[in-house]
Amino acid sequence: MKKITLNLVLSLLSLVFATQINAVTHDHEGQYDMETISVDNPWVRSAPPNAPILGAFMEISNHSDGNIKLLSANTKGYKRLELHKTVFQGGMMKMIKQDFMSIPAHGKLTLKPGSWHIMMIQPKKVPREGDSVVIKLVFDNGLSKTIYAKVRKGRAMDSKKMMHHQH
Ligand SMILES: [Cu+2]
Repeated sequence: MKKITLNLVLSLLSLVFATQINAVTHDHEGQYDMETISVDNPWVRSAPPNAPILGAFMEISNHSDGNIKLLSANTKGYKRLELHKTVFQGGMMKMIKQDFMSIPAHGKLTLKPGSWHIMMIQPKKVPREGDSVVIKLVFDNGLSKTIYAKVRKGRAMDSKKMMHHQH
């Protein structure tokens, strides 16, 4: 009888212990993730229902002591996502596919129209204004981050800037 009770106590203790370790690990991962990379103001520029591509924009901050690379972005419902940079080349605006985006140590990379962006190619269904697009960002330090980008109109300033460059 005594032995059974002891065993029970021991297994309960180990259960509590295991749960605590688990909780600590989770907490630590969460904190580590928040301290290393943060993403602000993620958004997707609204587009007509037949648009073949959509642009996603955001600010990615690196709070760590080392440089970090964004390697890829993934989401469901698109043929693929690519990392792009718009450059002014030979009198034209061109989008150039990039292998990665660098976020310097204690620095920030701003993805915005006419510059760095995530290109979402061939949507099965173009999201509407106000919708949220779930995008998973994968970094070279083993971290990944899931963000929710709101679909909204580009600012008039962005379109003007684009027009200015195009003409
Ligand atoms: Cu692009």
